[in-house]
Amino acid sequence: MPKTQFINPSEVRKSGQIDFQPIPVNQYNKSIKEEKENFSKDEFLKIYHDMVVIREFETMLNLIKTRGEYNGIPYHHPGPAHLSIGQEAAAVGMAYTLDTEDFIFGSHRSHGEILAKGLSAINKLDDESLQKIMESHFDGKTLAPVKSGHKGTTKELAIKFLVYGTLSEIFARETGFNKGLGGSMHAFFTPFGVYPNNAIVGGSGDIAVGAALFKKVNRKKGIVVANIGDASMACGPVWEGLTFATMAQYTELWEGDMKGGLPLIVNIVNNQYGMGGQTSGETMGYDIAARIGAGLNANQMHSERVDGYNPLAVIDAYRRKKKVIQDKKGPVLLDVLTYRFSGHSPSDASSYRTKEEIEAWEEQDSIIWFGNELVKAEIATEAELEEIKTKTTTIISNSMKLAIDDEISPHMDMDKYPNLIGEMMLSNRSVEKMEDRKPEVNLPIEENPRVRQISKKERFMFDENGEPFSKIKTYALRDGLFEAIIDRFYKDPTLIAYGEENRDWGGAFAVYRGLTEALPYHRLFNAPISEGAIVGVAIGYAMCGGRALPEIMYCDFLGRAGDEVFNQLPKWQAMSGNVLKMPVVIRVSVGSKYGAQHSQDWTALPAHIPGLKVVFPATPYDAKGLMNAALQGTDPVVFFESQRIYDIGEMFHKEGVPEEYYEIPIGEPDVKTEGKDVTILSIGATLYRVLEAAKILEEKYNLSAEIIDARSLVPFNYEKVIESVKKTGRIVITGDAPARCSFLRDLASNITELAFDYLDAPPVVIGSRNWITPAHELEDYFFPQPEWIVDAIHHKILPLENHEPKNDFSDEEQMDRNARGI
Ligand SMILES: Cc1ncc(C[n+]2csc(CCOP(=O)(O)OP(=O)(O)O)c2C)c(N)n1
Ligand SMILES: [Mg+2]
Repeated sequence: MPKTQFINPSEVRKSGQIDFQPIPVNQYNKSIKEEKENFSKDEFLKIYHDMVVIREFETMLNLIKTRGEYNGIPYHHPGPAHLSIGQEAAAVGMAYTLDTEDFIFGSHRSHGEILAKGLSAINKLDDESLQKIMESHFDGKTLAPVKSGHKGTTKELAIKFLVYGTLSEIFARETGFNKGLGGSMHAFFTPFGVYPNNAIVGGSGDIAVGAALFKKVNRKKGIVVANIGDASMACGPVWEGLTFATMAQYTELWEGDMKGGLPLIVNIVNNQYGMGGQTSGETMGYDIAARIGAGLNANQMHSERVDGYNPLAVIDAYRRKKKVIQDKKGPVLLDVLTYRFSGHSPSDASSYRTKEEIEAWEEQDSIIWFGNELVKAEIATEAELEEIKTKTTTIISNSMKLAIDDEISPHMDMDKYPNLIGEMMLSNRSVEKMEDRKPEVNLPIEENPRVRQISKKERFMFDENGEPFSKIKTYALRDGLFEAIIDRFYKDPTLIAYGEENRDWGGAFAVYRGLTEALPYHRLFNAPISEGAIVGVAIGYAMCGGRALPEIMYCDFLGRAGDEVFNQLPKWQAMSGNVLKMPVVIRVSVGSKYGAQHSQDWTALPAHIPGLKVVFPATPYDAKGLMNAALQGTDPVVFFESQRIYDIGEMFHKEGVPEEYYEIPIGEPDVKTEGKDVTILSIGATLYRVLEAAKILEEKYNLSAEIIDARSLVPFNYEKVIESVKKTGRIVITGDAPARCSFLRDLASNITELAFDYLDAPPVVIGSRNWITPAHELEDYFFPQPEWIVDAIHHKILPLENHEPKNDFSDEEQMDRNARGI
């Protein structure tokens, strides 16, 4: 809590009550006739047109999935197609008022939203901009098939481009909007303001908040719409996203023009079902989803239910709510009521609902109703509506023909380029700043109290007699992290850092002491206890072009951000066809002393997931150099730090930790001390226990150990390790993660394969036990100890003369532990 806000007991203990405002439900009641003064004929017809395009597009997919053909053209599409037939008015109403620089995010069922927003953007962009967008996307590869033979206007061409780009993406063609790597559930096209759609239910719930934050912090035009299903309101990331989006600090603490709410509309596409579960009456208790807004902040998120069967009701709501956002009073929650005639997926037998119910909604079909109303109000003739339908069918048919043609729309050529997708996983760029403008800071860096304090510290931990300086005088690992981070804040204007206790507390482990003085609120702030949203927001922020440095206070809390770390952060660079970059560095602190749920080394988890870089420095020199590299990059980095060694000084790099900027390339292990008899490869803070083991080996057994610090897990260059093994013929691999399925095991298996001929014995892995982490008093029985390393060498590699091991590293013990699963 910031000191500026005094919590007065006499105030907060007073009795009273909370009064809620009424939440409007379907209050729009204008007839089409009445709306004639607000919409031109063209505008009415455009609304009708856009709904028809979505209907025909989805009908085409439905027929392909259920009958294997559309308009006599056969095709087999093995992938997903979650259709939104019935929901067109909700999508078109949502998109109609949005400008190109307004962004939408969506779900697995977002074809309709892609088309609606794309059509809205096409309508608003001038021809020149449209040409540029179409020609520059993948060097015109998506445009070429529709451009050939096109006669008509640029806008007409752009509609074909939109339909074809989306469809080719769904059919996994290289000409698709995302090179076919996103597919039906993830397709998007950013130049039209269509941002990623998400196959994980509720996945957009926090990512979209990050996009809104990007717009606010970087003063970008436009708002962000998070289209999410009614059932997704049960998901943690959605709730966490709402919590993050409604934090009071935006209006209470953020300064100057930053004061005010996020430009976000949470748009619940309420089709009243989550697969077969009825959200109202069965799987949720909200009854009317708009009620949710009431619990989130005092203005109830300006929540409303809107009749999503009437496009004009949705447009009316968006006009009013955009104004709320312009007045900096967002975010807004809309409950847009709709219904899908189509099944959850085309194979859905609708066993969970009656035929009568579907028919009742079909009877009120918004497209038919809207068309009839246009005719009744003498806005359009039947013939005009018919013409729209015919033209649309032609466009959809032609797009389909093009998209299924293997010559015109090939899949990626994996025969010719077998590593193509692999190469798209990471962008490996070196970018100092994501935008070129002056970073907002509170004071010149040299006036920062922490910077001044650090300048007096000893950057190498020993004096000329080899004696260590006092702790207070020693430049520590946390200082290395701080230097890299503050330096980047003064270089990259988009950089933001946040997490739990990041601001006034100075970071849970004092890495950020001094940053509060340096930065305004909007660049460094406290997040709610929402680890999912902490990561998810960073993803959305990075997707829009910013760089983010979120923090997870303890490694053990990574599980809370599981979907974001495993499914979102690593995947979007490749799933976007490399349209997006992901410059996100997640600082993750690995604990000790705090028992089973605060002391786990989970480095193996992100290392297992393709698309993440993973580092774990153990020295101040490496911490600064690796943090610099991570923050200079454009890839997601999970940056592990150990709480055991935040205050350790630099004992390897004799020149001390440089004051100036330098990078340590991610992926390069480092030989910390040379030796000839045994290699010990260490990950993270075990390095210092390895040093002790090396001392015992040297002093008692006259063996010299070569100590290698892995520094990074992904990527990992084996060269130095193999070189070392060639010399020593023996290797021990150690780290604090539970040994089973750890990265230590992965290293051992690769080293066995790569250096088999040079090894006297198989690599020995010494991780922690496969138990709960016990209390600090018992930790030495759990985490690798120097004696374990000596004992293991004795048992498994090289019997040591007169050595009496205390720990059992025999094969029998190993067999037994595995057999018992411990
Ligand atoms: C995390 C997660 N859980 C379950 C699923 C499987 N699933 C896909 S769609 C869906 C229902 C989603 O309902 P809603 O959010 O209302 O969207 P709708 O399908 O109605 O558009 C489920 C359970 C999933 N994709 N992701
Ligand atoms: Mg639903």
